[in-house]
This record gives sequence, structure tokens and C-alpha cells, in this order.
Amino acid sequence: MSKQSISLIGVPTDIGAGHRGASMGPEALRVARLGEKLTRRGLQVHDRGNLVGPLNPWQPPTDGYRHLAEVAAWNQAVFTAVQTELAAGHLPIMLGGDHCLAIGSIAAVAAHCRAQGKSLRVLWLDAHSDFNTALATPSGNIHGMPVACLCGNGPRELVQIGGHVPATSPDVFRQIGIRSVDDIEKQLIRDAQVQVFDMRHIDENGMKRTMELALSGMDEDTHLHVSFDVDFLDPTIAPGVGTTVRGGPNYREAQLCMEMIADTGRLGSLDIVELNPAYDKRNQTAKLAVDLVESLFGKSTLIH
Ligand code: 4U7
Ligand code: MN
Ligand code: MN
Ligand code: MN
Repeated sequence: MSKQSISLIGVPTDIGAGHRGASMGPEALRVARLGEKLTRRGLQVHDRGNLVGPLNPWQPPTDGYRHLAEVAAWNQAVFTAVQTELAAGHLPIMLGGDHCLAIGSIAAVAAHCRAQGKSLRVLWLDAHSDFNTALATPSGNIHGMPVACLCGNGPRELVQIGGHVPATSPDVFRQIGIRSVDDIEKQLIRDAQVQVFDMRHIDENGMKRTMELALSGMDEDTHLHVSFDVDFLDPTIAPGVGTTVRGGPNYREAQLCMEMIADTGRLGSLDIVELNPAYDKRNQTAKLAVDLVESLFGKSTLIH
């Protein structure tokens, strides 16, 4: 078999976030040697450089959304880039950037699955559900809305990215590590029946059982997309994010999560988002993210 080909796509934006600095995430991941580590794993890695988009105007929300036009412009660029890589048979890795970029990346992955007759599974590793709408959001920040937008619940400018409305549906998502959901957002999650494996689920059942459940029902025609919001991790090990929530997975739990995803052999695309070097110390969170992504691509300590 020929080498699996990976494309790194930098998305240097904090346009959807409530704190500045996630725009420095792509470079922090490069400095932590993401590309070299994956090359060492036997993968063929192409760094496509950074996408370009509007600067952050740092304005308050209007009609429940902050920077809607700018978020749409960035996501249009992400959609096109991911579509191009998937069509060429490459596995795209988004170097974020805030989590609003998942609208464009997952819309492109969903379109690819439709064209190829594949089914889609999205693992949403996050402290948050990101299922807010203009009415539900306490902040107006669009990085708290990508899952809702992808399910057709959002502004026309974002729901239409990729041309297929809705881009995908709640049943493709499995959310893991959740521990901060806003009040109205909770009701929306319940109504949409999104499958959420929250921290209590992990506490009670362990990461192993949780991942078995989240990964069940996939087959050889499943494209697995992982949307890895670095605030998924416990902030004691991953302080370099804008929106920390205590009580996340520890180092071993996070490793097991990644290893079990690798074991499926189905990983087809990845977002690494919300890394914010302005809050980090000596790039430790970027280094940890790279370490976990190595496990996601099959690095293991198993001897037998
Ligand atoms: B992230 C929040 F209110 N729910 O909507 C909101 F708690 O991509 C946070 O998961 C969203 O980091 C966090 O502003 C978005 C808040
Ligand atoms: Mn989050
Ligand atoms: Mn998120
Ligand atoms: Mn965040």
C-alpha cells in the first residue's frame, strides 16, 4: 500500500472566539513539530501553509452573532481547501484556529461522503457542545455554534456553506468530554437527540467503554472525522485555550481515546482547534496536542 498522504491546512483565525489568540494556533503546532512527527510515523505530509481571510474586527455581536460575515468568509475558504484535499485522496488536518472552522471542514467532509456513498461519523471531542443559536447563545461567539449550523440551525450565511442544506444531521455526531452546556443549548441538544458522552458518563463508565459506544456501528464505508477542541483536555495539562473548564480527561484518558480511534483505521479527516498560545506556557499545550495526534495516527506503546 502506498503511504497515506496528509495535508496540513493552517486556519489562523480567532474570528469566532471570545478571546484573541487562537489565530496563533497553526504556528504553535508547527513549532511543536506536528509535520515532522507524522512524517516519522511513515506518513507523507504536505504543509499547505495558511489560508487567508479577514482580520478580526473585534466587534460586539449584532443580532446574536459576532463577526458573521467574517466567519462566513473564513469557512468558505476552509470548505474549498478541504474539498480539494479530499478529492485528491489526501487526509486533511486543520490547524486551527477557533472552532467555527468546523462548519467549513465538516460541510466539505459531508459533501465528500455523499459523493462517495460513504457514511459519516463525527467525533466531537470538546468541553462544550457547540450547539448554540442566536437565541440560545450567552456570548454571540460563533465557535459555540458550529454543530447547530451543520445541522441546519443557524444563519443562512453559515448553514449554506457547501451548498447542501443541512450539511449534515445530528445522528452523525458523538460528543465526548462535555461538561459545559448552556441552559437553552441543553434543550436544543435533547430535542435533536445528539449523542453526548459527558464527563459524568466517562466517570461512571470509563473512557474505554465510552469510546466503544461512540465508535460502535461503523463499518468499512465509514469516514471518521475527528473535531478535536483542545479544551476537551483537563486544563491542568492543557492551559493553552481561551475557554478552560475544569474536570476534563486526564493524560491517560486522552491517550486511550486517541488510541482507540486509531485502532478503527477509519480516520479520514481532523480538526485541531482552539489552541491559544496567548494562554499557553512554553508551548506545552501545543506539544501535548501533537503527542495526542501522534497516538491518533497509530503511535502506541504496545509491545504485543
Ligand atoms: B468552543 C459558550 F457560553 N457555550 O456559546 C458560548 F460557555 O469551540 C462557550 O467549544 C462556547 O470552545 C465554547 O459562548 C466554544 C459559553
Ligand atoms: Mn470547547
Ligand atoms: Mn468547541
Ligand atoms: Mn474554546
